[in-house]
Amino acid sequence: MDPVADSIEVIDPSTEQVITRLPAAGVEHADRAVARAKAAFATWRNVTAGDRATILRRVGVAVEEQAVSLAQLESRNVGKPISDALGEVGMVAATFAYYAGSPERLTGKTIPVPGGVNVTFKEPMGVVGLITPWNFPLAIASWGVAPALAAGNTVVLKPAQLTPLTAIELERIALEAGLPEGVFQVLAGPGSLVGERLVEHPDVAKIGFTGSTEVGKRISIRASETIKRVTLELGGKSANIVFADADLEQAAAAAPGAVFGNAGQDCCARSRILVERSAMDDFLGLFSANVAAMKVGDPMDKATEMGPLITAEHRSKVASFMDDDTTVVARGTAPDGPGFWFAPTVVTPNSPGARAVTEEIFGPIACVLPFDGEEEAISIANDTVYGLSGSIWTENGARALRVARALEAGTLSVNSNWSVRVATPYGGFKQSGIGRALGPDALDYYTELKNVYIATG
Ligand code: TAP
Repeated sequence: MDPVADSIEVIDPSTEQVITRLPAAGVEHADRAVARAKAAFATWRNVTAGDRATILRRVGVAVEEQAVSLAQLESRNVGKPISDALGEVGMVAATFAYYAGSPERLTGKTIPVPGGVNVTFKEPMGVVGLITPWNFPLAIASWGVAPALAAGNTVVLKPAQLTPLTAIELERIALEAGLPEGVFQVLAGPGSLVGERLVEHPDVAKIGFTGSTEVGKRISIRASETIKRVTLELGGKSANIVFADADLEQAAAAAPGAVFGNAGQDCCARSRILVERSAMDDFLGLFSANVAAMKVGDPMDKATEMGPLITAEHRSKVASFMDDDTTVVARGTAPDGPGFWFAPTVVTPNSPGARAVTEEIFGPIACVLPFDGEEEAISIANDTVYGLSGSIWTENGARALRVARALEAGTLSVNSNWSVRVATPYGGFKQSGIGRALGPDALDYYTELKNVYIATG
């Protein structure tokens, strides 16, 4: 057996040092995990709602108690600033606490009909396969694991090979919190083996996938062979729309976080900044100064605002967007190697078809574009295959709502760069996905609706 092919080398992207090596799971491991999950479903679905709630609550408390070590691990493995990692781990604890409140509230409806009454139930689906990306490993895992378990399903989670460490910790925490064996398993292995097997496996009832639109399309096709339920949280090319009547200082202060957060490796990154032409010079001056002042460096330093990119290959891909079709108008700083560093960069396009305008960059490059009036802003913002996120900056409340309604995106914010919260639905229009994570609606994507007619004579 080739030891390299059968192991995963986990790297710290800020130092390029190996953190650890793990055995890589393959197709047989996936089959065994699904069989265990199927057996566990027979009992887990009958655990009382109250007991399921208690265990989920305990998982949330344990995550909170171990927040510092989990955040340090996440920060080291992804290269994200420790302050961001702590915030994300806090959200993970809150996600388990939120869905701990749902097993006892998963009620159906009573619908009187001629001759009787209909009763609806939200039934668990069975074995859920979750496939997650490397950018927010623990947070995104929790968005699937917590509602899926709350609804009575069992889960096999395949984290990204690049960043599997915190998901493995979550499995340990869940077992220690009293989750029965087999109810939640983590399998670190390649997407081409473990991921594909979960998608095609006849005993997996549902796939919750978060990742690229390209892989999402493939999963959609493969899952259709067994009519599997699929939720897809995919890529984005979101717009940050700044009207001339906005508080420009506030908009320019928030813009770096909106596009350079997680080094731009964020599906929600507002990577197209649309600025009303009359405010362009003022906004660009303020924004450029803020970009230049960004602290890029050691992820473990509490003052750090941006860390490295995830791999050298990814850095090359990001750098390829700085081509002849773009002009650099502002640039921050970044350390020299080792580490996969890339300075936060602001560009303007030299042509409307520039790749920096049309494609998801997934790195710290912001593309600034002018617009004239509301209609053009909406038209540019919607001119993309994606529809995940976006922001609107204006002091005119009616305009804010008008534009928000016209944008083809699932998760928007007004006068803020943040719209992802545990209690509210999150997901995309168009090629940004199918279904919603978080909030009360996520449970609908982990349950089957059953209707029972009772004749009353
Ligand atoms: P992908 O390359 O799509 O990988 C995501 C996951 O899918 C990984 O675990 C990967 O496994 C697995 N995978 C790869 N090929 C597969 C296949 N054929 N069948 C089944 N699973 C397979 O994405 P990424 O590079 O990790 O993440 C970046 C992308 O995710 C961006 O486009 C970003 O916008 C998107 N994203 C979206 C969201 C939401 S919520 N909309 C959130 C975060 C990220 P391995 O890589 O381990 O082999």
